[in-house]
Amino acid sequence: MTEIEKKLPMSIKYLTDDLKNEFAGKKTQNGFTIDDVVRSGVENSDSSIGAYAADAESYQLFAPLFDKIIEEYHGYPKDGIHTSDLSTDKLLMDNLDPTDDIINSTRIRVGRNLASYAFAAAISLDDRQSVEKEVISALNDLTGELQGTYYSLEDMDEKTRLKLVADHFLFKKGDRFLESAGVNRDWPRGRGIFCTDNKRFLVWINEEDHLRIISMQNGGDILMVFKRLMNAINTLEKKLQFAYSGHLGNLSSCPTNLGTAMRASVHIKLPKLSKTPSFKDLCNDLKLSIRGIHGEHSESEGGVYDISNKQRLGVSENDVVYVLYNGIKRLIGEEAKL
Ligand code: ADP
Ligand code: CIR
Repeated sequence: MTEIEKKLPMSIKYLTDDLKNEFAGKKTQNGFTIDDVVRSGVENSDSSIGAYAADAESYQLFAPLFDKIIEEYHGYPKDGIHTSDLSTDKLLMDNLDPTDDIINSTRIRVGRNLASYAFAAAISLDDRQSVEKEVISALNDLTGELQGTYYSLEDMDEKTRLKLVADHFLFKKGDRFLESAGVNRDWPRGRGIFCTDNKRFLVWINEEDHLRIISMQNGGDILMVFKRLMNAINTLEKKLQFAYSGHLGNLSSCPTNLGTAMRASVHIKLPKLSKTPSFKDLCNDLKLSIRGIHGEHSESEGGVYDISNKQRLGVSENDVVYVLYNGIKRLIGEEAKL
């Protein structure tokens, strides 16, 4: 394979003429065709993946394409069975940065979609607003450390919105990748954020997935952040029916978020290590992704990076949090040696 071929979005690389013929005329119940699935990759040739699903059926109807993408991204076979482990009693984890010198903050999120609606790329305005209502109703029943308030994006003044985004609590309008996928339609209607007063528990409604359930706080106490999130998921699962399959786990708009749909990250200062030529390879070996500090497709500032687990499918929630914990422990050790 040449260098140029390697840089193609996966959706383009794997969509052979044979597959195009096989998929011709196929449409999911929400009207999604193969052209819709790969539109983001076609319009954005710098996409890494370039494919979005509009419903559970997209993953079935276009499985020969998604299987390849999923195998390359998650290292997960097409006959794999996904298992979940939301327990917290077996975990043994120290705070990796008890003096709060290196880790600025820890955030763990999962994506979820309601089983009875189209996902963001194909949902109608009416249905998006119904999702919003159903989710708010479930969230309003939460108690204790999860009790919070819902803020609709439609009612929010611009200054408040920008501050919440800058402080890493709120999502921005989807980027050009999501725009091409159709996720930004009717912006900002039907979207909003639920959060506790201390902003350690947050739920985004109708961003890339119907829900992004988030636990975060300053410092490096990964275990505390994880426990809060598991409590929230266990509670919400009793009230909402999420799209799930035995093979792909939790179903998400983007195939990178299947399975646990979990991204566990720290914002960490690695000023020396990040300048070494082996930084990217080391993170890759530790199964970690590197992002900038304002989220996906943003840059680092002042040697602070967003480091998170890459694989989300074929591993349990417990596995994911250990990948982050062990990886960060190693990175802190390497930084200290320099
Ligand atoms: P997602 O995590 O949902 O895939 P992004 O990568 O766009 O989406 O991140 C969403 C927001 O969360 C961004 O503002 C990002 O800076 C913030 N964020 C991610 N990880 C952390 C962290 N460990 N601490 C503080 N903020 C974080
Ligand atoms: C892309 O294909 O590059 C975008 N649609 C984002 C893909 C998901 N994120 C990622 O792999 N880090």
